[in-house]
Amino acid sequence: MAEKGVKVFGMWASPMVIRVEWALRLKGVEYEYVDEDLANKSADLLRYNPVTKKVPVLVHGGKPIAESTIIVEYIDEAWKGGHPIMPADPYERAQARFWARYAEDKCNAALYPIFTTTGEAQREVVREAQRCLKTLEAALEGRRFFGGDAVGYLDIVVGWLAHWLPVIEEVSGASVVTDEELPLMKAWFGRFLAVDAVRAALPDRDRLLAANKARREQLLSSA
Ligand SMILES: N[C@@H](CCC(=O)N[C@@H](CS)C(=O)NCC(=O)O)C(=O)O
Repeated sequence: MAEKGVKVFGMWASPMVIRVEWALRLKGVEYEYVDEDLANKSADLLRYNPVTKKVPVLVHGGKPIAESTIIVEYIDEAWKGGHPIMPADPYERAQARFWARYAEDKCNAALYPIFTTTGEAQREVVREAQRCLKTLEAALEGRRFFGGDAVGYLDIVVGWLAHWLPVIEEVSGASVVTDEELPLMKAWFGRFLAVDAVRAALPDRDRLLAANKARREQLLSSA
């Protein structure tokens, strides 16, 4: 049974929505999940997030919160017990937020064109994405997880890479996170995906693969 009044509006293939599900699962909070058709958004979604009209939206006790990273921080504050998500130390918290911003602003922008390019253009995009991820990888130095010994805020924010990136690599024929180029990141992929709360929320790989294949074909044919 979902805890009274905890609802997530999402879309099954979204790498942003899963952050919210991971945070709730790590806290042991049960929730009701509503899958949206983003081409035909529900009246509830538009009412709860009239500004950006995007998922995820968390509704807690009737009150909506939007933006995945803000929702993850909210969950940590609203359910203080259980698995801690944000680092306890203010400096560590600032560092986690810094790297999360870097990953969102720089790495996601560097990764996206892999999907829409081929040949030499794609190889250059891959090199740039690897440079970006290499910089991010430094935050893993000497740690099992970005959060230290356990999954934390930054793991949740960049965790989508572990499940989505291999799918994007397969669909686009590119190789980004390899043992040679990004060994710490590659090893972390395995450790992160082995965490029960993480694994339990993952979308089916074959379904994700089919959806991404169709999307790439559509993007390449309209380029
Ligand atoms: N910065 C937002 C991004 C959310 C986002 O881009 N959501 C996508 C799905 S992954 C969406 O709702 N797209 C529908 C639209 O743009 O209308 C977050 O982290 O929550």
